[in-house]
Amino acid sequence: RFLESLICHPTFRTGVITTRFIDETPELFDFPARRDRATRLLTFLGDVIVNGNPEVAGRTWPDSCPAARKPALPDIDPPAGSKQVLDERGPDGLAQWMLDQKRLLVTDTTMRDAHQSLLATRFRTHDLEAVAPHYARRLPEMFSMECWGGATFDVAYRFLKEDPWERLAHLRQQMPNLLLQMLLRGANGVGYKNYPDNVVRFFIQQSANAGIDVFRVFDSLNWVENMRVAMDEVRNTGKVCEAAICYAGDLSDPHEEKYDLKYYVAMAKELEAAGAHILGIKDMAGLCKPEAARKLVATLKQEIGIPIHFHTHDTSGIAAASVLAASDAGVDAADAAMDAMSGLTSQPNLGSIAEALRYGERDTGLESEAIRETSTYWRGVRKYYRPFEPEIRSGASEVYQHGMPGGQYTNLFQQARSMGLEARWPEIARTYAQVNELFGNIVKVTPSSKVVGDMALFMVSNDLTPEAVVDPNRPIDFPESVVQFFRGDIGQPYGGFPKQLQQKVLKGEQPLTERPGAVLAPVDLEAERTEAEKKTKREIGDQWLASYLMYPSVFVDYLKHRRQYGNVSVVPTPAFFYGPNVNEEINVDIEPGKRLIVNYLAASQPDEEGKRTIFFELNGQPRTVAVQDRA
Ligand code: BTN
Ligand code: 3PY
Ligand code: ZN
Repeated sequence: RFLESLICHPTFRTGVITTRFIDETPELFDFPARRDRATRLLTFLGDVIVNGNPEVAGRTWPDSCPAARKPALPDIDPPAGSKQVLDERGPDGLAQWMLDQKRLLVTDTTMRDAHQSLLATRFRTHDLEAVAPHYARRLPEMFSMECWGGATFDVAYRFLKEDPWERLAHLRQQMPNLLLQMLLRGANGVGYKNYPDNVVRFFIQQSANAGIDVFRVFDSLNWVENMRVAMDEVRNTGKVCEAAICYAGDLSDPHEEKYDLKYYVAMAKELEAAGAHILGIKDMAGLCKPEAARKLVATLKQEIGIPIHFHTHDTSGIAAASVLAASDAGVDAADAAMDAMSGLTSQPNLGSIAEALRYGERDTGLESEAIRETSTYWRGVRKYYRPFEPEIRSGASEVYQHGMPGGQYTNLFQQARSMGLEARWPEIARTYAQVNELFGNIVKVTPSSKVVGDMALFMVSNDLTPEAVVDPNRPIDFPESVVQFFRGDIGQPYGGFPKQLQQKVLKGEQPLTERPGAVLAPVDLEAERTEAEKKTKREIGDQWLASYLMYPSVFVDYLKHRRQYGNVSVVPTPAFFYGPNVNEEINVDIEPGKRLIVNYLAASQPDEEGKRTIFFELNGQPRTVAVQDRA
């Protein structure tokens, strides 16, 4: 074991060590008992059996978890799809191909935004990759699969203890004919703050190499200056740059003075000039009413030459009408979620939109039966995630009042509940709208939406009125995210900051007026790599370096978990959250062709040290693991 520890040590691997290396490297001796993969996974299962998975503690569990039924899988190779168009014609060729299509092109968001918005982003790789071969073979007309980025990156490491890069590699392999799409928060990468330019570029390079084809790039304040670095780098990789305008305000209101048609046209032209291959309309809160969608798309189709891709949320309950209106007005592509994962704060219903357009000019070409069977699979999978189901049961027109993004709505509700403020939810929603006004009526989407949410919770829990917040004689310790926002750390809002409130929040500190990336020093990538290797005692490749740069401590914690329990992403979801049932065989495929058949037999009482012995059968052989009972 010592030898193994030695030869795996990153410094040793560089080949430049002195004879003092062993004496000066004490961590060579604190190697954990290195156990084989099966033992580590059994220890993980044992821990879930004894102590429970903390992610589902105290929440509502499913009554049972019958295996989700997969669609029929025809014995064919995946037919050529949108991915081949990109590979053969390049991003400009793909854009032209989009313009040439009569049909409405459809993006399926089930693997990213739908579960982000409905189930706190908790879908695991195991459930996503199981259905990917079916998409490739039975739904080859799909324009793209949104399956990465946004909150999925952080949540995969932090809560699911799995590696988003491995998720992407599997999906890439299983769907070789479909464009894979990610959501990138511009200079915020897949995080919540602006990163140095070279970090943003490095992250994009790794994502492109790992298989992302379409990058939907946005800025949380619609500040084009803050999108250019990301857009340029996407173009450098040869992939598709979809630059998105975040929709705010109400275009159908004749009194809308800020986010009016002029505003959208000007921003669209700026993005086109900045090199966008596709223009995204990102209606993250589902505020774009049907007639607004019609007017916006019709106008933009006149004003710009690149294809337009419409994204909305069904929080109000009428988003499908907006998609159909956009389709009527000639939008090139639209997002939807598979039926069982659609509606409410998620995207509108993919199957119903396809049926509504069937036989018409804009027939999507997607096959009904394939959609239904795929949705049946998702319905089955969704049951595993019962603890993460939202409280809301119906569409809510109140979204037009507060304008909360779909992904934030359920999240903020949970946050409010954990602070004991559940009963005051209507007040929180109202306060959210007031904060927006106080802040100068800003675009609200991650991370600017988080700033507004933090402030709303702060005001409600401290019984602060908007008048008190602006009162110069009333000292307030503003939440950290609010201070950062007013300091310009996530960029400049359209129309500027409200000056008086900014002065009060900053207490004399000078705000940035430039792009944060212009003043953040570039990161020394190799120094960071060395640091990460020291902290994790692992070799850190470029993908993991990109993860470490986004989320140093979350990533280090993940590798700690992985060292102890192995790669738990291969554990089926019911066993992962709730532990295996006694005498129920579960299959764990640790790599292609290598299957562990695990049967949980019994658990002992704790011994004097509080350890329990868990009895398993592993591929027919008895195995035990000892687990500390932390109760
Ligand atoms: C293991 O940890 O069990 C084996 C090493 C795996 C390396 C992975 S592959 C995806 C990711 N990207 C990296 O740069 N390293 C990891
Ligand atoms: C994200 O940034 O995660 C979003 O989904 C924004 O809408
Ligand atoms: Zn969205």
